[in-house]
Amino acid sequence: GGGEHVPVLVIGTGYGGSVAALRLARAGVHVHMVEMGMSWDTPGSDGKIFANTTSPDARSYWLRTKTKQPLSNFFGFPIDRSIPRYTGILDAEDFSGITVYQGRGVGGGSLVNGGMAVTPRRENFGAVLPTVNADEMYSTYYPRANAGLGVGTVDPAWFDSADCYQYARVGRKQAQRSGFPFVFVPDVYDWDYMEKEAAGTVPKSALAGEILYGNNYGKKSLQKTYLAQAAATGNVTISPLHKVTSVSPASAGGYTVVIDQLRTDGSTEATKTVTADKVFFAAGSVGTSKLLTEFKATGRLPGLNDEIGKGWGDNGNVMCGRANHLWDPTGAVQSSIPCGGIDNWAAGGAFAEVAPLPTGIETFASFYLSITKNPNRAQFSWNAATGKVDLNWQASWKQPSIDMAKTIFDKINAKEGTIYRTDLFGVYKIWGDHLTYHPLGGAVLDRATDNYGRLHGYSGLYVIDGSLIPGNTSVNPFVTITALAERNIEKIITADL
Ligand code: FAE
Repeated sequence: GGGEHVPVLVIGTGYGGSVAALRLARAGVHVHMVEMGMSWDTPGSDGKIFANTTSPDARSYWLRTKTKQPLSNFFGFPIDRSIPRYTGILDAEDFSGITVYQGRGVGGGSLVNGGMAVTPRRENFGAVLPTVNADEMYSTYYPRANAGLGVGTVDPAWFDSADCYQYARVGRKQAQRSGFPFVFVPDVYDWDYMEKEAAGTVPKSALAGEILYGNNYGKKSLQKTYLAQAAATGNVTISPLHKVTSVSPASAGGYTVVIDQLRTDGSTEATKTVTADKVFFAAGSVGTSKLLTEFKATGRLPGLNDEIGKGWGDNGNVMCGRANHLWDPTGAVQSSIPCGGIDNWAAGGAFAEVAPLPTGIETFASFYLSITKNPNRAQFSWNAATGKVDLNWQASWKQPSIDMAKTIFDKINAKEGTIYRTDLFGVYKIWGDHLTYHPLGGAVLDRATDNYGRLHGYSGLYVIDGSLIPGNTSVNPFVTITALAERNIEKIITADL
């Protein structure tokens, strides 16, 4: 097609994009959202929208012919399997030194993530977003984000008795025996629904091991929260399976946006051009950084500044498992939704989620995802030879994260007389240090943009996603991404419309 004009175009339907769409739509603006992934509203041949973690299929991965599970091995054996190439839900995007996991579809990362909805401790906020007024964030925007996302915490009494949290109780006991604070971690999962799953009165999702490839019930993804409210305004249009490939100034003002409509095998069915007065980049840290880096280097947006592509971090993600004694079983049925963590941030630079291993069998394993204060930052750059954007993260840059995670787990192992599992990430490999679930940065607030996400060099272009945050949030990131988006869009609606 050609030449459609829209007042606001939002690239991506994750947290940042959904906040922008809802608030702009409520202000009376018509918003067109463009999403490269699928809409995830139609059941497959098994009657379910999303595939189960234990039986990945075409729906599970974004354009891969083999699964790339974060835990690649079990008892040392590789567990990845062949699948049909399809525009599935989880993208394991490979750069030279790191694999970055991301959600693909309407709802972005909210489709695939664990729903852990953590507000950073106030004393850590200055290091997370140094140019943002913390008083405003903690009085207004974090509460607004938590309410909009539907955040809640497990009932501690139920936690103490539920079979599906045996693994988390073992995690708590061992943390406390080594002198570490164990904290409950809030989540957007519907906790009442999970109690009904345990009681056997509703179809199971968290208790059926659903995670990574979508949750069929119980999890309040953005489709059920921000995007549902945005749709209710009647002012929001979403185009799934549409991928933005170009943004450049239009001769008559505004921006020309080129969009590829994708088939489910990833090929291009049609190329469309739209003109937009304002464009919000909400394609996620990697998506937005890739677009802006390419557009700056190839002359489509040459006036972007030299901060584009910089300040990218992995939120210090590193995983590990521990082998418990036979008197510390962690449970055959484990809720896929984590609900607790070990906070050693101040002393050791690590906050460790006590994570499930929902295999359906007793493994006597404890599994953890640590978020650490890793200081390393990478940069995106345009590679003219390949026509792709590279990221210069080095595999060895995970070592500080391992050292910080060891401040927790070496101590627990010593106290318990236990050892690390060496069979989960390869043969004799202790650390899952090859990936991140939490990409952050690449178009950092107050550097690539002004202090509210307005891109330097171009009026009417905004960044409103995780790429604004310079590499680390000290906890899981989506509440901070949402709260920052709430702050920025309020200013933009007041000042720029
Ligand atoms: P994001 O949610 O990634 O949305 C970006 C959207 O833009 C995606 O839907 C893309 O498909 C789309 N897009 C990209 N490029 C284009 C393009 N060119 N054209 C059109 N559309 C495009 O961005 N965080 C937590 O706080 N708690 C957790 O428990 C947690 N668990 C996680 C588990 C997994 C397996 C993963 C992958 C992530 C997890 N995260 C978690 C991270 C969290 O999901 C992530 O920080 C946010 O989703 C990022 O939000 P953004 O709005 O930046």
